[in-house]
Amino acid sequence: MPQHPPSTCANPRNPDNPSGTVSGLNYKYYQSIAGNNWCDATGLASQSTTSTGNVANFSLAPKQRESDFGFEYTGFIDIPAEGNYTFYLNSDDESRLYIGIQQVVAHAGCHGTLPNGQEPSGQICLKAGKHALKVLFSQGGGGYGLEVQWQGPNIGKQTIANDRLSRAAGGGCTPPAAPSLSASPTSINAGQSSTLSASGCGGTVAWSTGQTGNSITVSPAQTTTYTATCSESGCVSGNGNVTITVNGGGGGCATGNFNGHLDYVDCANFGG
Ligand SMILES: [Ca+2]
Repeated sequence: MPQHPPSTCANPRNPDNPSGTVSGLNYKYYQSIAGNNWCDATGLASQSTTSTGNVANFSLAPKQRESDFGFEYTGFIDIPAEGNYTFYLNSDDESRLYIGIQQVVAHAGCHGTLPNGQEPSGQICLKAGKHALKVLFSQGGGGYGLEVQWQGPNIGKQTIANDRLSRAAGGGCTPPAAPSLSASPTSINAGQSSTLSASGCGGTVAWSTGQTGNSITVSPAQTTTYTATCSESGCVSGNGNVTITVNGGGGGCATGNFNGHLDYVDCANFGG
């Protein structure tokens, strides 16, 4: 008789075991969601993607802004041995994890992240092999973050290592290089403006200000670092960055949290 390992849990899911996978996850990046409700990541599916590509793990790095964005990550998780696996999500704002079409765990709604040990979790019985995996994530305002962990037979609770993740080949793309950013001038007085330029991008440059194009004009009130990505054929680069230094003086320097009264402020010397 052939020897099989004993089943350690009921109705284990059969693996999908796709052929032709490569490392990483495919992602779809969104800047719109059904009903403009960023507290329900299931509303991403009906929307058009802003970009697609691939990442080594559940990374938010391809985001093009800090608020009102979402990701769908798809790929496969390599299960080393049959048994019960627990998946944990900790996110700001919502996240959901699916194996095949089954939702295993959700950190539903808009909220901050939770202390270690208080994350929502869900369990699923899996046979060894590669199982289809999907994670949805949506961020409204404020802080953001996403952590996906697992625990299984002989695997302590931990983030899922890159080499456990794979994706369908050809569904993703190779991100272009980050654009090279420059500013002219790099140092201004408050109230003046500077022209930011990007080079080395064959596609669309998207700035942290929300603007697009190879060149934009900015008038920061205080020293500011600007970032920009390059998007080519739906694949988004990492961030390039450039800093504009704003000198004191010239008016317009008194911003921030000071609520008292000053008779005279020399902005060149007053540092908060
Ligand atoms: Ca948030």
